[in-house]
Amino acid sequence: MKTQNMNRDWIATARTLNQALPNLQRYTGAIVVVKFGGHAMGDDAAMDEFARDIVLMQMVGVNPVIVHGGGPMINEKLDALGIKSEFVNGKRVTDAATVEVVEMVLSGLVGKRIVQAINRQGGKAVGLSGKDANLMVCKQTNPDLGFVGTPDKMDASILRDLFEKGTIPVIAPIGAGHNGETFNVNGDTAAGAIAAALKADRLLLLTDVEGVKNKSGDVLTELTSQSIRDMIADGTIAGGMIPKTETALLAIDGGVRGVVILDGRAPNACLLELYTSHGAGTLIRG
Ligand code: X2W
Repeated sequence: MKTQNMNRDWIATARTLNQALPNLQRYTGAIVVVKFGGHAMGDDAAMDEFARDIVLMQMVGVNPVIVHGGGPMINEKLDALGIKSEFVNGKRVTDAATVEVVEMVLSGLVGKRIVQAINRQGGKAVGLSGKDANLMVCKQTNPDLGFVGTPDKMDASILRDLFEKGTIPVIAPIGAGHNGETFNVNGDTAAGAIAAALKADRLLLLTDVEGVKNKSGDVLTELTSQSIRDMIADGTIAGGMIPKTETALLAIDGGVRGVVILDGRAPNACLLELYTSHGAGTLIRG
């Protein structure tokens, strides 16, 4: 006969679930786009934990969309092939040989690793890139950068079809050109454009910093678009945080309700943000 041994952890788990109800209800039916940057991806255990968070979100009624990066993985493959890469304002100068490697690494290796991790946790994920179903058609950003694209024409209807079937889209930031070219798109830029095309409720930019900091180095929990513009102008926001906050501004101008910049290496970062009153990182709203 089994005896009842009420361990404190179980009581705490049940209580956590009970208290999460109002927050779980808040996001029922919501579209949440998660940008999963290469620097935020950890080892297989961390990947499994991320996948579990995503599957849980979907089980409680969220429509999650993953847009991934993979900059460090592209660097590794280019190095192994003896192809040098150069960055201008955070964008990789992408010649014809480089764009082939970028597409292979993002659509092939990184995307499928995430798809497989989600499916192993009981979800149903499919890998796509901006080329599939004309999701993200791009124009050239600047001839000096080669095959780097800026999203020009979005068609998110394939994503809505997938939501209806309970499928989780995992999207590589590769764009189709109007003339059959393949474009390499910055992962944050792609995530912002996809979130705007879906008028998403939340865009979570998972990165390797805790959020937007003030001059004294404290993470700010909530900011308006205007305060972001002021902080870029006075130099408080600098370096790699500039493209992230600019993506956030574009997404909000495009109809996204809120953008959160948060540390994807923190355990259960997505759940902490959506389902606790504490939240995580910096929330930016219009
Ligand atoms: C990026 C695409 C991958 C990316 C690149 O080639 O590295 C451009 O720079 P993370 O991990 O999010 O940085 N594209 C144009 O954005 O990856």
